Amino acid sequence: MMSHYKSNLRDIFFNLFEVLGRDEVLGQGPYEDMDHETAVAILTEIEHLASTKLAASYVDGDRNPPVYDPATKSVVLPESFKQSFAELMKAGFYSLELPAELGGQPTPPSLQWAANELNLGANPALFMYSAGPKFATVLWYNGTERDRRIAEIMVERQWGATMVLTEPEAGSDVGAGVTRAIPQPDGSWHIEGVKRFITSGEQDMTENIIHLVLARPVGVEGVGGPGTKGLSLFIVPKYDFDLQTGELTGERNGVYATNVEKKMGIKVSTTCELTFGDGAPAKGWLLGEVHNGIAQMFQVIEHARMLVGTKAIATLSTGYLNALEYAKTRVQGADLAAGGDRTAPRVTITHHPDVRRSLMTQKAYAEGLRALVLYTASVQDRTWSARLSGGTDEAAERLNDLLLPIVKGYGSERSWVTLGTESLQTFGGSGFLQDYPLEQYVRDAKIDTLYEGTTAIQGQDLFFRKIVKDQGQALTDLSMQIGAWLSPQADTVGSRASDEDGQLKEERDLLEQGLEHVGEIVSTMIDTLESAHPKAPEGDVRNIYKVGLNTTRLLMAMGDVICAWLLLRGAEVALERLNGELPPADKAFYEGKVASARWFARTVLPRLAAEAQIAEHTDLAIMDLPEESF
Ligand code: ST9
Ligand code: FAD
Repeated sequence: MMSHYKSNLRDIFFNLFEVLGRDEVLGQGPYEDMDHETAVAILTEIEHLASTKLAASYVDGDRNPPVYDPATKSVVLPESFKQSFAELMKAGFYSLELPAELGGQPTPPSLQWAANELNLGANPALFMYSAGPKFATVLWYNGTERDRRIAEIMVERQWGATMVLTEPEAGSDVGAGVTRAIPQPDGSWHIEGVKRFITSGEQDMTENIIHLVLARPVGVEGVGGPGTKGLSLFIVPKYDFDLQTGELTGERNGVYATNVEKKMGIKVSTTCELTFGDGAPAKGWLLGEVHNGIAQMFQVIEHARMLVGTKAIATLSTGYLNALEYAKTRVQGADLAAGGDRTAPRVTITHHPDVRRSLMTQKAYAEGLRALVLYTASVQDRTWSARLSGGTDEAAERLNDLLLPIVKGYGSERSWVTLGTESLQTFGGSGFLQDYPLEQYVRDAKIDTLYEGTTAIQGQDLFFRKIVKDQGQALTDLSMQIGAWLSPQADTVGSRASDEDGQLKEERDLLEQGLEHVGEIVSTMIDTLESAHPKAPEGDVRNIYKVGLNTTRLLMAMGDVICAWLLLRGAEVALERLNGELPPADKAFYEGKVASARWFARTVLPRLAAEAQIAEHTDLAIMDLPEESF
């Protein structure tokens, strides 16, 4: 059977080894056993598994989604999907994401995310069901002896796991959650409340599920106050188990899936209403025996935001490659240059300028976004290396924090829009049919702009937390990296390596201007924010709305500039390679890299001037408008 999944391992290798220089970390220090050859072999093996056994159940999982039985409050997943799951867990590649103490194989994050792209592109829901061992690391890093033992058991027995924040009245506003945690004499807690939209909340593929639940402790002095800071994180198993051996005791804990949602996409991923403590108590333990729930949960969220961004771009990449294959064979119409000659031969649609525009737009975004993910992962290489040697790399932590909302927010928006308006469109009416994977891709990728914090939340996180609260440190660092690459004299990391003959001169100028426009947007927003301070001369607190009207704009503009920069860095490397003798396939690949970077710079960056102007002229008109006039 033909696989729906078309990977781009060549471009992944290009980013990892030719642009981002990941050989700097492989095969040394903590990654001694993970050298270049091993990394290539592992990615090749994962790519094979992903495009065959994992991709095999992608369509069936959509057409025959899990069946929920309200009588037993359980679900049955399709057999084909279970087989893929068994293959994924048997392959054991999750060990790449685990610390050595949990049986992991130390692997730099850049390699982990390259691998994750392949899995997420082939069968995203499958990969999310398999995250139990990775979830165990949160217990390992934050836990008591007891929690660490649970973490070991979760890995040994390959249990499932969930992150449980959302409630009917607490979505973006997690701090509005009312689920309660009541302390018990034996040191455990009973959870009471209803959570909704919980991914993988019920399934019949693993022996047990560990739910990581945010709830508000009651009756304990000094904790459980309002908002997110009053939430604590509890470890709540589906089935009770022996804390030493991990054996199930046979007792069902009082947490049940009381509904499974019917939805637009990722249908095989169960999205559950979970009811805690309605009847039998839902027993849990306080993670680390400290009340620090939101900060602990954000360790999970940060990882999951990177994962969702990577899922989105992985889908765009396979969407583009499917569209490209179709376009190469679909014959329709005559060449535009045939000048209306009715007898002119019909050509494949790749001959039409508008189809070329569309294909190159898809290629440029798919490759730009991949570069964004892997660049961010390479920043995580720095944070991991520092931590593994007992220190911290504060600059890298800040930069990673700055990049995460861009990977998640910008990555998912650009991917979803491009999949729908370009990749599916390339197929004409056929794109609308279930004969091709595009209609499922579009449905499955929409969720990426929604969960793990909507795009609005990512934009606010970027501006208020990652720029203002950070006092612009990470933003300055990033701007300096881009500036260093733009400056011909620079010789710092990431600086331009060649281009002496100025083949990318126009694109560099465009990048420089784009960077300036982003700077203008940020300055406008900072000035406006200051003018909203009650103590500012003529300060008007309502000016904060003008900031809020531009946070998503800034998110998207920054994403455009960073992707352009990374694509141009790639183009520079490609141009260098093109100076030498190359086999035809490599020549075509590198020429494609130069072309997509140029296309992105020339068609995307000029729009930033307009964005800066729009930001500057923002007023309060739509905030003043009565709701009735909308
Ligand atoms: C969901 C799941 O949607 C979707 C798919 C799941 C798939 C699962 C896949 C598997 C994942 C595997 C994971 C493995 C784990 C690996 C871990 C490795 C170790 N960064 O601004 P404040 C914290 S789930 C870090 O006042 P508000 C911070 O502690 C549902 N921390 O917020 C802060 O205190 P401080 C997803 C952050 O106004 C505190 O929060 N739902 C960040 O009280 C309070 O901050 C959402 O994402 C950050 N960026 O609350 C909700 N931000 O300032 C979206 C905050 O002292 N809503 N903290 O440091 C939001 O994010 C809101 O902005 C809000 C607002 C809730 C934070
Ligand atoms: P709302 O918060 O009501 O938002 C509605 C609209 O208002 C959005 O456009 C939003 O951007 C906007 N908005 C809201 N507040 C603001 C604001 N302050 N400023 C500007 N705009 C704002 N949750 C979990 O805990 N665990 C899971 O595993 C999980 N999996 C999910 C799986 C699926 C399929 C779905 C659909 C959701 C899942 N969620 C999960 C929940 C998900 O994280 C939330 O749906 C999401 O955070 C948004 O919350 P909401 O749906 O309540 O929307």
